[in-house]
Amino acid sequence: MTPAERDMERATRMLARAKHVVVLTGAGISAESGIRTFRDTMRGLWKDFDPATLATPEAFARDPEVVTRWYDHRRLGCLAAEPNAGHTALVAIERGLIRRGGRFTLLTQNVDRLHHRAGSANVHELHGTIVVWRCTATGNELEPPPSPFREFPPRSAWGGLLRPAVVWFGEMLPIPALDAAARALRTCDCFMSVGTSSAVYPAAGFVDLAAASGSGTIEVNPQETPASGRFDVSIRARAGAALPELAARAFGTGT
Ligand code: BV8
Repeated sequence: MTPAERDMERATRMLARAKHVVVLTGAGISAESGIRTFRDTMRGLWKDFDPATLATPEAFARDPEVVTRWYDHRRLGCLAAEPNAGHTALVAIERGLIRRGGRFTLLTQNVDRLHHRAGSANVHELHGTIVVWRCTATGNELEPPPSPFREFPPRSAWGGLLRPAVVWFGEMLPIPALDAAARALRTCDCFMSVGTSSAVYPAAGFVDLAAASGSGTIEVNPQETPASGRFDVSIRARAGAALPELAARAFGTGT
């Protein structure tokens, strides 16, 4: 048996025996839907910009036009994308667990809403969503149509600037999502991190919280990450390949 085969076997056993599975996803699970990952080198129009500096309240205050153009460009890309086999495999795992009386919690760092569109039911958006925008004057939120804003920065009917309803660096995560994550990480017996560089907190620390609760931990990523050594099993594969195989092996379900 190759080391990769052994890892798949171990991960399958952990999933097959689990009563409560928590999955954390990052931009990597949407890469096969054609959405560039967050730290991927920026191309074209945005090649001279650093995502980590654009995704901040300071950048929005300094240059709301550039920031809202970047987010609207990404928003339209997310709306045009479709969920891939990795997203649908997580739906199969969720439904397989519930069928046998288990529990499933999906914590995503992604802002593209592809998990919802794939059919995942118990999803918590740790970093908000790009498909909803918020009026900075009133806090009112709206879901703009799938066409580019006509002006940048866009303004709401209430007169304020519109910003994406995402969590920027330096901003607090939504309390309901944080609470759901804390509760799930205390009671899960299998934690799987998929498609994240494990570079952003507090999500990057979730593997440690899960392990502290006695949970088994699995990482799925084609690259090694700074957190790989903190997982019981690290599967070096694309989400679109590994997750359907894990769903089939552990729950006998197609994607
Ligand atoms: C907060 C906005 C209180 C929306 C994002 C503790 C220690 C150190 C620092 C901190 C800390 N606590 C807080 C901080 C500060 C900061 C932070 O973590 N900084 C980092 C840089 C050190 N955290 C915060 O500010 C958070 N707020 O904690 O509030 C506070 C505040 C200040 C100070 C203290 C406390 C807010 C974090 C949210 C920031 N907003 N996005 C947007 O524009 O998208 S985060 C951004 O990075 C993305 O949203 C993304 O969700 C997130 C993580 O990135 P990844 O998803 O991992 O994507 P990445 O490109 O990095 O990696 C993709 C991976 O996929 C790669 O590994 C690749 O190999 C893999 N991959 C590729 N293809 C595939 C694949 N995997 C599988 N299959 C494939 N096919």
